[in-house]
Amino acid sequence: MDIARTPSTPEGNPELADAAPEPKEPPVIRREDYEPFPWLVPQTALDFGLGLERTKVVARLTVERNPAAEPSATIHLNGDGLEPLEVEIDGTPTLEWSLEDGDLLLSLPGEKHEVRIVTEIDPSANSQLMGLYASGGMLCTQCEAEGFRRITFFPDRPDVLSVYTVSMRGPKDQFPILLCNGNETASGETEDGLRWADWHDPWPKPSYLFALVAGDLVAKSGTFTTMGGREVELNVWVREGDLDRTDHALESLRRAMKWDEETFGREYDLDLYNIVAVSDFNMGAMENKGLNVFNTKYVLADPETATDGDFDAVEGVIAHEYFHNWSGNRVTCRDWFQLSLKEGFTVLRDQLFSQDMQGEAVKRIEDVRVLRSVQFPEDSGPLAHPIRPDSFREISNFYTATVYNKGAEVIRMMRTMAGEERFRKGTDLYFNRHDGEAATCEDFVSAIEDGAGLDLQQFRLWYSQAGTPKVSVDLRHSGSTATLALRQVVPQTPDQSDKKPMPIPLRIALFDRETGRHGGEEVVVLDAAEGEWTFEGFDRAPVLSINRGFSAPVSIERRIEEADLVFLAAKDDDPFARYEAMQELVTGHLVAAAKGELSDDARSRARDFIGEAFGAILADEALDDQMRGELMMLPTQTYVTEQFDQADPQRVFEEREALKRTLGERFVEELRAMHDRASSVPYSLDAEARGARKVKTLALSFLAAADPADGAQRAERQYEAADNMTDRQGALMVLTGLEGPQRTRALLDFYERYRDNPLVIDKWFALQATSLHPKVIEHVKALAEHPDFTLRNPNRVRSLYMAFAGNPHGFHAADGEGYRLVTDLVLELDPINPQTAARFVPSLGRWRRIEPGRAAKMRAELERIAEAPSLSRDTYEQVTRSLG
Ligand code: B3K
Ligand code: ZN
Repeated sequence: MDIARTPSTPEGNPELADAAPEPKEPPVIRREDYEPFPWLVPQTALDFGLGLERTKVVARLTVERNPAAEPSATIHLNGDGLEPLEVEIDGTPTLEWSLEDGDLLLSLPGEKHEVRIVTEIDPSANSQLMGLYASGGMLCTQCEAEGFRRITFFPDRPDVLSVYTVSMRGPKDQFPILLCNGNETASGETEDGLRWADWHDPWPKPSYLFALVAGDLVAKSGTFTTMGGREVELNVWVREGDLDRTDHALESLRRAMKWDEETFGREYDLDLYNIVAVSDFNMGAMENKGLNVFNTKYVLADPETATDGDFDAVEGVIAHEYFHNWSGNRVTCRDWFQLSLKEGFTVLRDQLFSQDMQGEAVKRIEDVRVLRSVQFPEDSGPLAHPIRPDSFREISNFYTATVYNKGAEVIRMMRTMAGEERFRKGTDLYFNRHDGEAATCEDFVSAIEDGAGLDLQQFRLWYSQAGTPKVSVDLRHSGSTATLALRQVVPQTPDQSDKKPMPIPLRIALFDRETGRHGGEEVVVLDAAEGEWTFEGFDRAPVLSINRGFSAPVSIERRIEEADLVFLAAKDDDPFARYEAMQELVTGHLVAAAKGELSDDARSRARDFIGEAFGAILADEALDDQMRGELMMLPTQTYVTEQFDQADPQRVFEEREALKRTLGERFVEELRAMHDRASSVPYSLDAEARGARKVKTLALSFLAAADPADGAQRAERQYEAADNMTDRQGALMVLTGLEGPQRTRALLDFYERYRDNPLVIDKWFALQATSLHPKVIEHVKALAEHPDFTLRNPNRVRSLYMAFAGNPHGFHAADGEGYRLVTDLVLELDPINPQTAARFVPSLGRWRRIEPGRAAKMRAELERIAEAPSLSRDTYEQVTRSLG
């Protein structure tokens, strides 16, 4: 997949005339150029002779002309880094083939043929972790999006569906377990020490859903009986030592299966569901039909080694991959531009599931926090793209927060407008209409339109326009009438300057400021550039609560009195709106303070308002601790930075820390009492105990900001008393930001305690890379030299460098050293694992939104990447887009 790229050769330069042919710029693929594939592949038979260093693949494809496509006398089979060792057509060897950019072109004269191709691959040399690769002595695959072409030549595109039959064999001591999609039809051992197995998947599928696993694994097993009475065998496959950390994954799978039957009427369709945990994996997990492959991070969990957040993430990702069985596998995507068809919808499904499992309010707040701190910056930067992109060079770069999370928000808006019941009619119609097909986003919208009875004509703009709409709000009051005036602007984004107004559904309520109540919520849909609504019966000016539940993924701009925000933070009956009021109050202050706009008086007045609201949250006995924790959290650094045209990240960081200190000082007694109270709650996974752990570490971080010496002692006590990872990690997080012997002791202890557990050692790296410690850059440099650090394992790379790239005072160090570190990483990692390397480019791509001194340094580092003599398609695309 790596494409060599050099600067263009000056024309006519005799010295360069004989140089190697100039490498091509990776081509741009456009949505509008879609053509159906001229051939159907009803059957695919694969035979694998497995070995870590040498795997032989024999592929037999039954191909026939596609009546719905322009006929062609050749078949174009994608390949990446493959040599065709043997090619046969209808049983006869042929030399009538050619290779073009790695792809195999074969002449096919008739209507129907059998094509047989032999290839050989070296899984141990596959450091990209795409296709078939070796991980810790086992073999596994990752084919989405375009990895299957690294295994054999094939029409590696999602609209070519085929029924797969697979045979495999390999040394039985290395590969006692052999797994593939569908059901095992036969297996055994040969006298010469080989284990073999035959598998058949009855459901036609695109190649990106193919999977194979071979290794020495053990399973946590269970069953699930579907609503139709089918008993399904469930297995979670791991290495032997990890077996006692699989209960939560298996239970999460059962809960997800049940929920999808009840909520979306979707039943599982095979007798077997396998999940395999792998430690070297580029992303979270993969929904291969009947054989999900997972990053160990999203399978293994027990109280000693996983935080409450980790438990939730396991449940969420297990559910997400399971839900893909319908939204993705039974109905798949026509082409990769339609990625949000399966990803946006499946994210919405997993969010709704987790809301039902964990509580709606807190889950919604968490999802919005992710959207605003990851997707909003993407939407306002050089990499902005619509949820259905129009073009790409490398599809791996489009597995983004926009396609996933904004994609989910867009479908959630349809659900809000239709109501739950009518939305369900729409999704039923979608699944029925398109079962077994490769569909488009347009198909989805039409099905919701017809099934739910909505007019989504104008709403389709949400699929084609990038950028986060800004909605400005003005509430006037006169006599007994309140008038709400709304205006929307969809900002310009790269390649899209002329934007049209989109329908924006906003849930609103108007509160009486005396009684603290409102007369009912309603949904107003702003579908033009401007709109006005009047409300009668208000003798006093009401307080407006808007975009309740975050009903639309927009940013709200309004002038509102701080006192009204304090009112909403204390009184709003929509938990999200309550959180939002608190965030708005604090964000407004931090922005003004970081701009240097505040007099001492104004600063202390703002802090008084925030203190008043914060104090009310600490004291409110009606609140549960999980929600209290959300209300106590200060807005993220990225979200605050996002409010500036050009931010000084250091100033934002300092103001945010200063506010933390002020609140810690002002509420020292209450926070100590909270920390003590929470510390006395025994460990359990119930909501109350989880809430206690959440406010415990939050209280600790405010206390440590106010009084570092006392904070360090308290943190060390929390660390030593911890009987679970949430408390231990929380304490260590606070300690890594402080100076002193407690820090050193705890870091050493943590390492020694968990040195054999890679997922926990990832936390050890990440905590140090995200720390508030002034010497964080030196720490990161030293950690990169640590014997446990390796560029070969994506989890480890992310734990050090992704954590660091999100640490404002390290990454944005004024001398540019943070930018240099990340650039050096990208250049070193790109030849090893381009997909992971390219993921680090967007942090540098934010340069236009950062103050000019740092921006110049960020840009210079991007140029340094762009000038590298050979770059992967992944990194090349991200860097060129980021430079603009
Ligand atoms: N569909 C996969 C993601 C594949 C990413 C390929 N670069 C996991 C998921 O979204 O469920
Ligand atoms: Zn997904």
